[in-house]
Amino acid sequence: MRLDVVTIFPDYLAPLSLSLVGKARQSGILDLHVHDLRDWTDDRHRTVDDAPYGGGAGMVMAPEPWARALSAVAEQDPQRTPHLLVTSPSGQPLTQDWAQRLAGEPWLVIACGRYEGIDARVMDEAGQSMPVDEVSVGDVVLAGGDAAALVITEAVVRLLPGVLGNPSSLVEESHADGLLEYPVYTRPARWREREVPPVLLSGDHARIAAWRRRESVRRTALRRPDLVEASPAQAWSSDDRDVLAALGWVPGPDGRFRRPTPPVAH
Ligand code: JFT
Repeated sequence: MRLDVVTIFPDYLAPLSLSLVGKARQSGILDLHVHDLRDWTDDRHRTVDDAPYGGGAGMVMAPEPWARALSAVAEQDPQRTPHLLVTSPSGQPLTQDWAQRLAGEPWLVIACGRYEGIDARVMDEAGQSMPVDEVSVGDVVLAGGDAAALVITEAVVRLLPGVLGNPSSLVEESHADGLLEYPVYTRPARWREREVPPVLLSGDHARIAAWRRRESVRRTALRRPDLVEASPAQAWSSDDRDVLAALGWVPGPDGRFRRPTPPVAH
């Protein structure tokens, strides 16, 4: 996969040389290019921002440097068209499904804005020559799009074939089946008076798998009831149903689990 990132803080993307993403680059699985938006300015101060039309606080990223940058990057390989991802607090939330689809694309460009955002005409115009999506990394307020680009990159790159040694960890993990992870432990078996759950030392792989599944279901019900409510009826085994029932969950008419609403006190 080719990935281009355009930002006014190229140094912010330095971690993309480390760890899993850095290794994917070194092995040739990922061809990553980070660009400084200011290379496409033409004034002495390399200005990228201006006051918002209509007034209000803060500054807006001017369209011309962005249009030049995106054209220049797209022209680096005239045989192909990149998919442009514009990080935005108003974008579609990144999900594991979306990351999976992005991992199947040959060329992504991530535009990282700052300030109050990028002049909206940039996305309109880019959409005439390439697929464009605005993406948010969730309902939390960031200072700009650079941290979001790091998140998107790591989520996508770890899914590229050959990046993870053991692809079974791809299906086993959080959100792949709509459940949270079970808790994990390593040595020592007793640490500061705290014991590892004895079943994990038993060597009985069937009992261990059943215990882990119960812990996943329990954790999900306690921490992410929205995930339990979203799971279809067929997702739950008879053991899962026992765990949910013990926590007060009941199957609705469609087989999905709901927590009964407590009766109003008089
Ligand atoms: C944030 C972003 C957020 C968030 C791009 C650009 C400026 C800062 C900002 C925050 C709130 C309102 C501007 C960005 C993101 C998220 C992406 C920008 N900001 N106005 N991505 N994912 N959850 N917040 Cl450009």
